[in-house]
Amino acid sequence: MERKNCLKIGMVCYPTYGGSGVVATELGRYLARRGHTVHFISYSMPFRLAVASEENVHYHKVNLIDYPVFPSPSYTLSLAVKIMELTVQAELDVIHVHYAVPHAVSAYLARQMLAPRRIALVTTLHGTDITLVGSHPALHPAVRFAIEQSDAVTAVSQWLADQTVGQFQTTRPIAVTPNFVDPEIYRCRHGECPMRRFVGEGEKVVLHISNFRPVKRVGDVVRAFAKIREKVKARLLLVGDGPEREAAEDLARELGVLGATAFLGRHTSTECFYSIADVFLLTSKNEAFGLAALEAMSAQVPVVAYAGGGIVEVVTDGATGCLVSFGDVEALAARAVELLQDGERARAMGRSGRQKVLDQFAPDRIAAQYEAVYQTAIATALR
Ligand code: GMT
Repeated sequence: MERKNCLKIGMVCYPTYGGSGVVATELGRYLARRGHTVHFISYSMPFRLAVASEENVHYHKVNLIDYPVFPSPSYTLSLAVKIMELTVQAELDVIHVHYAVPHAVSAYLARQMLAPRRIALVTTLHGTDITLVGSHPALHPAVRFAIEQSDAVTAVSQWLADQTVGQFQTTRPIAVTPNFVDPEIYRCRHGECPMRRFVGEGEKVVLHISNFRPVKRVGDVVRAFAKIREKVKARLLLVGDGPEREAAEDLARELGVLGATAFLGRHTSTECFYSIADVFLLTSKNEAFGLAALEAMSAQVPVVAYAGGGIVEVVTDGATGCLVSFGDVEALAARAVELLQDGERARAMGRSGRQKVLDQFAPDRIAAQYEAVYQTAIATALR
């Protein structure tokens, strides 16, 4: 990339396990490789980042202050101050916030404090910032305001863009910039994975990876697996952790499949698990995109999921996986059993899934879309 097109980007994200942080981190790393300078801003180091060894990548910690009269430290304010200071110090061209709450509000406040200097603000909506937490009456007006004040807004699926307009009556155009995945990392490794030790001889592997929040409905994964086990010798691998983990374990015990289920906890890299999976189950309600489904497709694993939210933009029913009506555990299990019993069909779906990733969700393609969004935002901010 020509030097004059290289930007200094402030990337605001959550550092913890979760899709929005992963997308922000990976995007920042790709943009840095394309010649941009990327400054990550968060309250701790994003878990996928290794600043020390990556060129053009910096990390800035937001300092939180605790004060006895505050109910909790004010992250929104501290973040606004950090964005403001860094914009001046690093001469940023654009601030890109991932997840509207409260990042878009902090960025707006920073911009106001910087006036008359203008800085371009880009807000990427990821999911529950719109469908759950952002639409709570206690936050809704602030989130709507911050979206409207952004110089450019993106959403990870058309479904999420439509939800945003429906729930917030926003007028700012929303560009759809899907999640992406590195096909070199998420690829079929033909079972080379130390996690193999959790799988018995001749057992098929059913995989689920999530943050175990209620929206993921991990209970439905366990229920479907109990039905799958009636027909196929299989093992359920559950990767991740979160509020519903214990309930999932109790349910597995109750349904008599605890012995066939492995709770593997959180892992920084998940590519290994896909390489030993025969089918990936996703049971979320209102999933804005479903990054894990994309990773599975990239690794040639067919996805069986509820048809809803942005999932239908990711998984092509009958081609890269199977979609069933929301809540229909019976159908979920039936489709998974068909794939587990028909290896040829499952492998064909896996190949189609990977092709879809290569055609539509490759990193360079999506990074280029974000670069175009930055240029729009800069032009708008300077107007
Ligand atoms: O909304 C969340 O659960 C948080 C967020 C995250 O940080 O994990 O996930 C959302 O963003 C991901 C990355 O864009 C999407 O792939 C997920 O579909 C989306 N989650 C939901 O919509 C539930």
